Amino acid sequence: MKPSIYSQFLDKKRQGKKSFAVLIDPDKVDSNKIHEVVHLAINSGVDYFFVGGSLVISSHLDQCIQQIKASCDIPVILFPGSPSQVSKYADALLYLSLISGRNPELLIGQHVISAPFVRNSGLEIMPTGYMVVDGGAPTTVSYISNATPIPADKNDIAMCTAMAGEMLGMKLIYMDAGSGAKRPISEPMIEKVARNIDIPLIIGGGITTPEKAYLNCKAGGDIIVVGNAIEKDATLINEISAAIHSVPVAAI
Ligand code: 1GP
Repeated sequence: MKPSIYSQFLDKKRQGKKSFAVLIDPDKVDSNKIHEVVHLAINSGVDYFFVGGSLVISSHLDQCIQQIKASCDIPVILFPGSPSQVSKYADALLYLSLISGRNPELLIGQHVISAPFVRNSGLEIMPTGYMVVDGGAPTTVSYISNATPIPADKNDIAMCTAMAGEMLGMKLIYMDAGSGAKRPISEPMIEKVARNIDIPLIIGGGITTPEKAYLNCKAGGDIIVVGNAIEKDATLINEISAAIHSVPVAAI
């Protein structure tokens, strides 16, 4: 039996290996773009695809995932903006609770409504403490979630939020400056959070260069997510993947 994706996350973390997740927003890609991205991802050693978006207006979520699955073995993990973004064709689901906000709907309300549906999907469910950090501009996620992001310089708030998430039983922490953020999350904030939790740490939002991806890993990020920059220039996949996988393995 294949090990669960979460156990892969844990193994890699134990070994100090960093991972690269390419984010695909079904609203923003057509079949040709998916083909191009998948081809580059296979050749660059991309570890995961995250699929989802804050809105997902289009109805081709299933189709998008089926196309990826038909062309490669890279695991597809749903990163849903709403409970309707569940597809049985994916491998796993980031079961997000917006722990940086105070909107009960996104902490627990929508989960209650969609629980039977999510359970019946057969997907591997990964409870994820989702933390939105101010990225310098209102992003779709902050508007839709109607929740104030953590201020970019409040490293202690980020640390305490992540610690609380872990103690509440979250299996992952995802720190996100929001898609297309002007300012990605700072390394000191990532470092502060990483030093105080034991579960894998996902970082995303506004990462556009291999250098930034590398520094985020050095600061303690375990999985780096890039979406927008790749939508604009898919060839970045190769350089960013090389940077992330060149981080010296520091087993813990
Ligand atoms: C957004 O973390 C993701 O939720 C990725 O952000 O699209 O800016 O890379 P970008």
